[in-house]
Amino acid sequence: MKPLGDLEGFRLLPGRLDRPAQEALRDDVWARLKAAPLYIPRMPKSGAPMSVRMTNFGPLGWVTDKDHGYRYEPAHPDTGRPWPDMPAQLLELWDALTGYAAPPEACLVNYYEGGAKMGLHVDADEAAWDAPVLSVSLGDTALFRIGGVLRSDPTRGLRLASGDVCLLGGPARRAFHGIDRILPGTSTLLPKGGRINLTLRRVTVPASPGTPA
Ligand code: MD3
Ligand code: FE
Repeated sequence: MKPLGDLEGFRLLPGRLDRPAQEALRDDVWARLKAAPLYIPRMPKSGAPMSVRMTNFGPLGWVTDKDHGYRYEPAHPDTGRPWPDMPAQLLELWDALTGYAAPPEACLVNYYEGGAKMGLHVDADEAAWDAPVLSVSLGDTALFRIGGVLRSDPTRGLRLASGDVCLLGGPARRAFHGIDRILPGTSTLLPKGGRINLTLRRVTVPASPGTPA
């Protein structure tokens, strides 16, 4: 697709994962939810619940709660145990598509059911600003919205369907974005419907080669 206005660095790869690959990834995610259950994240200060349920895979996970706000943590807030490892397919996808010299540290799992949505926001909790974000959509189609680096910039909507992969690098990495809603009944991948989004992020700045430990 053409670049989104000034949004250089946004790449949508429609259908990058075929149905068997989506099924394999779905099963890998499912298996890990036993050890790292989906939980309801809470907004900083107000403690208001988000409508999306979340968990994470990998060494670091993005979490939020009333008292401590947005941050990355090495363990699940409810179980206190380390996050499960990342599905191998996701690490392979990161290597194949990003060209980034270090592996991702966080795989945030967002689970949308019913009227779940995500307001316009910028992903700003990562020190590794130069690293792209890679997102994989599974299940029902989402109405995704992306704007520019200012909240007041014009936005445009597009659909993210099951198997679509999104790469956000360069200026797009700092763009406002969100999920307006999910279109029910648009996929048969998840038995009870809904949508899973997996986002891979580098959080810490990798050590430069040659830097003494
Ligand atoms: C554009 N997730 O977890 S994924 C998030 O579908 C998040 O669950 C949405 O926004 C979801 O923070 C959108 C696509 C995406 C991910 C990261 C981005 C778009 C992005 C970072 C910068 C700009
Ligand atoms: Fe985001």
